[in-house]
Amino acid sequence: PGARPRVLNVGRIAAALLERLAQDHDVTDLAGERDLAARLQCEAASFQALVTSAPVGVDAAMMAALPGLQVISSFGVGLDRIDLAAARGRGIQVGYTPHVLDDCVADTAMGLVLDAARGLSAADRYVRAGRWPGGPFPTMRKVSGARLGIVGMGRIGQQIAARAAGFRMEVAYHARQPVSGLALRHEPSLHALARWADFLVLALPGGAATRHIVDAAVLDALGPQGFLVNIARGSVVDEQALVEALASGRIAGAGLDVYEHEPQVPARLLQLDNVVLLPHVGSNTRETRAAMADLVVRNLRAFFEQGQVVCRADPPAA
Ligand code: 8YV
Repeated sequence: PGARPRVLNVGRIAAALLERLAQDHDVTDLAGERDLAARLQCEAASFQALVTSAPVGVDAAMMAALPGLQVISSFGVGLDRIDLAAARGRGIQVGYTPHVLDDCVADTAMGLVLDAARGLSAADRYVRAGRWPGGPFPTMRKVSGARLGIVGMGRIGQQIAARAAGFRMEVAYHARQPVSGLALRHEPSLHALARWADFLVLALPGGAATRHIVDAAVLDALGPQGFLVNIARGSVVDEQALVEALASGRIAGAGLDVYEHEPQVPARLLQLDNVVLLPHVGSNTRETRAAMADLVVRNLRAFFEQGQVVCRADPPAA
């Protein structure tokens, strides 16, 4: 048998996954290291594979610093931090973990809808702070039967719509193109969807093409009775505008799993009771994380055995 492939990890992934990778590969863990070229020096050319996680960037410079690189295996579905065009230009295949996290991310979206509207986290704080004997918790917004606008109608958006049916919600969506064969109303204008919706849930990819598509004008269209939920990427929302809208009551509330500068959360949000703040945990269950880890391993194994990762990410068509 030939030498075991050399794998460099730069992602934030569990120790158990690194151990599994080490069964078939020669693994070097440099998670958190900024200057790979300086750290690796003449060793850099010996790595055939790079493992990363969705929030950790792999740009053209990193690929150039690893001239022997043939494959990237990313722990996550989001590809906004990986330069797919540069990878294609260098003949590097990119594997990622779609499908297996759809349930949990959609579950998290519904959790944030319920929490933002009914104030579940705020009510918990209320009880813990001993405020109940002083008077009842404020009366909140009903979810069942309300209007849900979904932005982005990929695998995760469709799972959110399926869950919303159980809440007898009216669902419409905005996406660049209507999804064929889907019996849901497509709304070509994001503003119009925001005006119509009681809840606007973001489930679209991040990256340059969608940066700040939810801006002050969209938030004003959502209005003082409307709620925003983001389980996608912080980059799709103008976070400053969102903070202003929440603080001034120009929208009713929000539920956020993602932020523009993770793990930093704007200090003003911590003071507000009309926003639910999660630390990017959409896919974070034992079941889903195990399935994602399996796919990271299978993508690498399939590449080295058959020359093809199982789930391949390609650059978007120009
Ligand atoms: C992360 C995610 O992968 O899949 C994605 O795109 O953002 C998450 O599932 C996870 O947080 C690990 O960093």
